[in-house]
Amino acid sequence: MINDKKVLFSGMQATGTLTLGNYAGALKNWVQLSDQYQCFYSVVDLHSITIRRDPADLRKRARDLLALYIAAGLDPKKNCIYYQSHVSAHAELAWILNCFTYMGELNRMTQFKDKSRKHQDNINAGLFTYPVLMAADILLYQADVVPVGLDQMQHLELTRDIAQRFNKIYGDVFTVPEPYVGKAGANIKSLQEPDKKMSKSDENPNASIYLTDDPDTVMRKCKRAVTDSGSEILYRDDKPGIRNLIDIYCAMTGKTPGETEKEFEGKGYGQFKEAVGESVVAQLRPLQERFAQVSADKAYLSGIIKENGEKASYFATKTLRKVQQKIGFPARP
Ligand code: ATP
Ligand code: LTN
Repeated sequence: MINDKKVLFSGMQATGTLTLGNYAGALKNWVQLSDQYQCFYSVVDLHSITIRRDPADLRKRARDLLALYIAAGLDPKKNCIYYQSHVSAHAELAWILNCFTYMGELNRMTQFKDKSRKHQDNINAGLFTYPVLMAADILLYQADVVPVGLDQMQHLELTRDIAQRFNKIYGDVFTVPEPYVGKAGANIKSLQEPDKKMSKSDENPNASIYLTDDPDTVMRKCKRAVTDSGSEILYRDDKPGIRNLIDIYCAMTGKTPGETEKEFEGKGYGQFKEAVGESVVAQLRPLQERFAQVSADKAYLSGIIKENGEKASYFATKTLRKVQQKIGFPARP
C-alpha cells in the first residue's frame, strides 16, 4: 500500500509502433484503473534490447511511448511514468531472482519459444531470462495488481511462483501480484490471420492497426480484414474473423458482443466493417492530437522523466535493500 492505495504496476516495450491490441488490451485499462490505484507505468527499455536495436531509434521510440502514456490520459503527477533503465534496482533484483528461477520454468514460456523461432540468429540469454526481469519489475514495487493482455498471463504466473518461493524461504518480503485482464480487448487478433495475436512486430502492415494510422488507413485496413464465409455478424468460435472485429468494436465502444450482434442483425459484413473502422477512428483521433501536443513540449517531458524516475527509484530501492538484507549481503555502513 502507498498512501492507503493498492499498488498497480505495468509496462510496455519501446519496440515498434503500438497497435490497437496494445491499446485495447493494456493502455486503455491502465487509464481506467489509474484513479483507484497508486500506479507505476514503466517504459521497459531494458526489455527492448533482447533484440538488436539502433540506439537513436530506441531512444526515440522510448520517448514516444512515454509521451503516448500521457496522451492516452495518464496524469504524470498522479501516476509514476518512468524509464526502466533509469532505475538500476530492476537489473539488480533481476539478478537475484534469476537465482530463484529454474531453467525448466523458463523453457516452458511460450513467448520465449515464439521469439526464438523468429530470431534464430540471436537467441541470447536475455531473451531466455526476460520473464525474470519482468518479475523484478513487478515485485520491486510490491504491486498488488498488474493489468496485461492475455499473452502475458504465463509471465505473471511465473512472477507469482517466484514471489511465493522467495517468501517461503525469507518470510513475507514480496506482495504476490494478481493479474488484471480487461473484459474487452484482452486478446485482439491479427486482421489478416485471426488465429494469431495482433502484434507490433508483424511483418504485414495490413495485419495490425497502428495507433499512428490516419483515418483512411484505419478504414482501409478494417475493410480488408479477413472474414469468414457466411454473412451474419455472430460472435462464434467458428467465425474468428468476425469475432475479432466484434472484439475490436466492443473494446472501442464499451458495448457487449450480444449488443453488437443485435445492432447488426440483418446487416452485412460491409456495413459492419465500416462501423468498426469508424469506432476505431473516433478513439484514435483525440489520442493522436494529444500525442502531438505532449511530444512537442520537450521541457515538460524532461521534467516528468526526472521527477518520476526519482520517485520510482525511491520505492524500488526500498524493496531491494530489504531483499539484500534478507539474503545476507553485508549492510551498508
Ligand atoms: P511485440 O510484437 O514486439 O512482441 P506486442 O505487440 O506483442 O509486441 P508487447 O509490448 O509485448 O506488445 O505488449 C504490451 C502490452 O500489450 C501487454 O500488456 C500485452 O499483453 C498487450 N498486448 C499485446 N498484444 C495484444 C493483443 N493482440 N491483444 C491484447 N493485448 C495485447
Ligand atoms: N513483458 C511485457 C512487458 C512488461 C511488463 C512488465 C508488463 C515488462 N515488464 C511488468 C507488465 C508488468 C510484454 O512483453 N508485453
